[in-house]
Amino acid sequence: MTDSVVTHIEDAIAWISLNRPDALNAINDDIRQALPAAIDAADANPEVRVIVLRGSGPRAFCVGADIKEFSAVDAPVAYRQQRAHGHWIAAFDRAVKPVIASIHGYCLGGGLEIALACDIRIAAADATFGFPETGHGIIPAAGGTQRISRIIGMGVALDLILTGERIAAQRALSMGLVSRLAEPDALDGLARAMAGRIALLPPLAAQFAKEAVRAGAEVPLSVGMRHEIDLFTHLLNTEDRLEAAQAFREKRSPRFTGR
Ligand code: CO8
Repeated sequence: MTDSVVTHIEDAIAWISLNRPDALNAINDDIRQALPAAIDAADANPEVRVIVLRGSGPRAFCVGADIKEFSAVDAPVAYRQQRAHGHWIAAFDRAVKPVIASIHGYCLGGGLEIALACDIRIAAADATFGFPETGHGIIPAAGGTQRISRIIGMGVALDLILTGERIAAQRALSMGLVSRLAEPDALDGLARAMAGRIALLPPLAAQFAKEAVRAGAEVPLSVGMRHEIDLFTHLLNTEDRLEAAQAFREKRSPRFTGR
């Protein structure tokens, strides 16, 4: 059996691929287990500085939950399980390293929720986004209703969630759902260039920058600013900060160690 999630590490970048191309990378039980495990493993691997998540095959990043697995559910049991063990999508909130979603083709439902859980979203010009959940009698519930309004604002978020309409990449760019577009055959190159650039940064600065922004979205401004100054203060005494200044003075490239 082929793995439903595949990780390939190269030049400090962990490329994690959802790998069910025949089902347009629909999220089945395998993926629900293997994806958080792959994110946790890449986050813990000292060789890795940045994670890129993408979909295998030419047609989709991910079309959401595997509809062929939909069946009656014992709701109280499912609810209790989730309260006890946490949601699989929480792996993205645990990760300290930057995660880029590199999106081509369909990015629907739970697939869009995965993308929203990443730190940066970039897309191919052929990508299509949408939340079809309400049409299935449910709502996005892997953080989707919460994250999307924080990222693009409540009005546009409700438009997408309530209409269930699919939107094209250009519109996703204009509403801030993704931050960059590339031609489909240039998407991997863009992901590599962005991840490569982040991988060259002092790792703690990249990780603390991510933490400051993400944690700040959950608290009042004054609390976020206190957290920001705490993180900043920790960075003042890192070897990498001193190395950056030294390299600037000596007009050479810095050598960062992560300390
Ligand atoms: N699940 C399983 N298989 C899928 C899915 C899916 N979500 N989407 C597509 N596939 C499969 C198709 O069945 C087909 O397989 P096969 O060839 O074996 O029949 C193959 O992928 C190709 O798909 P199509 O032939 O349909 O390709 P089209 O180009 O005609 O259409 C679409 C592509 C538009 C993406 C279409 O397939 C579609 O609308 N898919 C469904 C999208 C969707 O509604 N996703 C679910 C969203 S809901 C969600 O993610 C949150 C659910 C929370 C679950 C909680 C449960 C308790």
